[in-house]
Amino acid sequence: MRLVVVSNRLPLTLRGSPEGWVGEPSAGGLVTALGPVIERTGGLWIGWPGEGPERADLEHQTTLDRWERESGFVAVDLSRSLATRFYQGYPNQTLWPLFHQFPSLLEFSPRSWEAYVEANDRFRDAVVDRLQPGDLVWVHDYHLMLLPRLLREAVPDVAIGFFLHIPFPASEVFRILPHREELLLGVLGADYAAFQTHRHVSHFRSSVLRILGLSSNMDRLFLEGRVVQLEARPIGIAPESFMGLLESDRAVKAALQKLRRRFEGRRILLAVDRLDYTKGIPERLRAYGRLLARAPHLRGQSVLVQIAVPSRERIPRYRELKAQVDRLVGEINGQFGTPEWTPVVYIRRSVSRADLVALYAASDLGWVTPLRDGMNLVAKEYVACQKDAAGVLVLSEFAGAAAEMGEAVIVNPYDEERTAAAIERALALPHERRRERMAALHRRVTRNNAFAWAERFTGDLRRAARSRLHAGSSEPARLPLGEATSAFRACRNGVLLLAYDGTLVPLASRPSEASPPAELVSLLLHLGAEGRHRVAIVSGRSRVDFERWFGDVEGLWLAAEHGAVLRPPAGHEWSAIRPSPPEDWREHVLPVLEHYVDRTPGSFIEAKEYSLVWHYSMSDPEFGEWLANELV
Ligand code: GDG
Repeated sequence: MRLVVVSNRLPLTLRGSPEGWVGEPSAGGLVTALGPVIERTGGLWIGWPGEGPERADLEHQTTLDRWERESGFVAVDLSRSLATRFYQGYPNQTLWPLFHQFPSLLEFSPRSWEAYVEANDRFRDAVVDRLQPGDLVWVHDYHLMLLPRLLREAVPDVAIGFFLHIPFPASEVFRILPHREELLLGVLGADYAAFQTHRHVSHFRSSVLRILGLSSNMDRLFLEGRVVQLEARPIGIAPESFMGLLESDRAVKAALQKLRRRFEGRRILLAVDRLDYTKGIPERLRAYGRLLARAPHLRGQSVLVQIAVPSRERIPRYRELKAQVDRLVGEINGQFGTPEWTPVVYIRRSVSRADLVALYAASDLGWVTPLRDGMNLVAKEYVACQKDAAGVLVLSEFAGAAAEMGEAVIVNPYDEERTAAAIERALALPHERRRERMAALHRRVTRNNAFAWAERFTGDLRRAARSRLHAGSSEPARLPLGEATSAFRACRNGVLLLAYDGTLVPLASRPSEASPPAELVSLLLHLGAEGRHRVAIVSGRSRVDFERWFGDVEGLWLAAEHGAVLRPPAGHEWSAIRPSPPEDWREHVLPVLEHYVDRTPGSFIEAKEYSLVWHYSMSDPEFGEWLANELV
């Protein structure tokens, strides 16, 4: 089976230079994790290649054609204007802040949503054009949440997986989103949707329940006669590509020596982030200021190396952050620095992989404290480069990585004072303790690597797609209308047993709201008068409701309260299956149900002759279901 990866960016970005169009490696976590997987397994990678030329350019096109032929990198054709409106719009100004729980930074415009839809359509076209039978399509991340459904509609049988790299927020936050329904339905076009942590899966399920009204089991959901499998599959890194460099790359060795010489006798605290407000850079700098204030012995004896790679610079919030970080670095260096010592070494650009690996290896402490992060690969890369060393990983409890990296020192980055105290303690840990923790982390990072991640994901996807194709769902399949009508026409002396709520009329929150429309009554009249078939309505409704709605419909059988009372067409007399049931059950049961009504806002009791019904469909769905189970 061929793997077709679809992500916003290709692993290479094509840039115009005086020498012509050149491919540069794209930045970011996804490429770091998936690049080596695709290299190993082959297949296609479909994505945006970076901003193209203003006018048609033969060399640009030739380069893209060569990429597709030689490396399987397929460029999605987005015009310059669409690419800008798309990338800087809905994904990064609406979804990114909201999914990272910064609702106040959310910006939305109908224009940006249109660009999102249009870009997802373009991605669909690019995929559909290249699909071969048996392909596994793996869609990545928040830029392409509509794509699984668009592909399902275009090619119903294709195996589609979706992975969200960023957090999925709590449903109370998610529901703020304009076009939230389309996004959920978009993702549910997949056979298999995976997230970084169990918490994100449970947030997703809860949004699907509250917003679409679809309930799910722990790991599966039924929709339109299909199963959608849900899972937590935390992403890993390719540790050898870091450890290999560390062991044998000359540039890394040279960089390591230089670092050790330059920072001799000082503890190196290292932070590596994209310059993004989710990464907690100002909070970290302030915590470092507090650390120096509370632990004078660390002055002159420690250094914070902060690498911040500029990103999304056209979005104003990112420019503001840049200015804020510049100011804070200046403040700390100004307050604590001496002619011999600069407390914060700030590098606001990307460093080479060799320099990065050397820094990871040389540092005494990896300071990874995002305010919110899907996973955070830097935490894992730091651990990979500390193979036989005794650095400490300080990790935010709000990074997905915290769910897997329990041996790290876990902190709340918003609590700057305690973070400073935790760092002070971490630096004071005896060598043996640091070594034990790091060794445990290292084993896990090497085992749960990017290859294992991709293998598990594609294995799960294959199974999920197979179960859709062969087993179907546990829901009964939808009756094809054509088959039903021709069977009905061919039938001479049939019995039609019709359910009522949800069949003859749509489900309503209150039973009293679901009265039959006039067309329905006249249709039933017609069927009854025709006399060709026996027609019955079988339902949990009371005979009072039925009598009111269908009392005059001739030739119709009515079975109310699930058959407890029955009215044949002739003579219009109701008869009960148990003519005189004991009545005392009611006085025992009613107070119990009333107790549940008191506890569950939005619920109510419907009293019928043979039953009492506690309705909770208008209450909070999760709470309602929880209490329903308790009641049972
Ligand atoms: C998203 C999610 C999730 C950084 N600076 C340099 C450099 N980097 C590399 C790191 C790392 C990558 O960039 C950053 O990955 P993160 O995981 O930390 O963050 P995002 O880019 O926000 O990624 C995230 C990830 O997707 C994967 O699912 O973990 O939660 O937000 O690989 O090494 N690389 C080089 N020089 C630098 O200066 N060479």
